[in-house]
Amino acid sequence: MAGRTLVAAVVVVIVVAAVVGAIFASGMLGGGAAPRQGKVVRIVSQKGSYLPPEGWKLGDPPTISDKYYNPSRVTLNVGDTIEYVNEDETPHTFTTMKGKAPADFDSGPINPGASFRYTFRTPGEYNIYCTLHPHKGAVINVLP
Ligand SMILES: [Cu+2]
Repeated sequence: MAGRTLVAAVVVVIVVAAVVGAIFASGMLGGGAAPRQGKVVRIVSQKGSYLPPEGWKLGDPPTISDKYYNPSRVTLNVGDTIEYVNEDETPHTFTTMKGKAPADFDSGPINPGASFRYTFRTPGEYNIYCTLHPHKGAVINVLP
């Protein structure tokens, strides 16, 4: 009998621990340490965006235009995410310009139909381009 009571007591302790753990994990008790859940903003490269604007030559700065990244000017808050979607017919990248962003990232080549996500943790102005087609530019402003 005593053995059974002990088993029942252990089961009760395990169940209570699991429920309390689940409540903490879900943030119901308002654990302030969890990072802010930001919004997701989509930027698309449309068909033909691999074609540079007339007169543009290698070494020129990227052209900030919705023709290349749509939208090409976005304002976010820290914790927000960009989802870059390649709807063009050739791979593109979504890459910070060295020295022109408060933090650097590089998607690497994103194939047609594929996407890339980046969550911003550092405020500031991010100048974006495509390493494969450097006529393509975008500017993302991240507010604190
Ligand atoms: Cu490209």
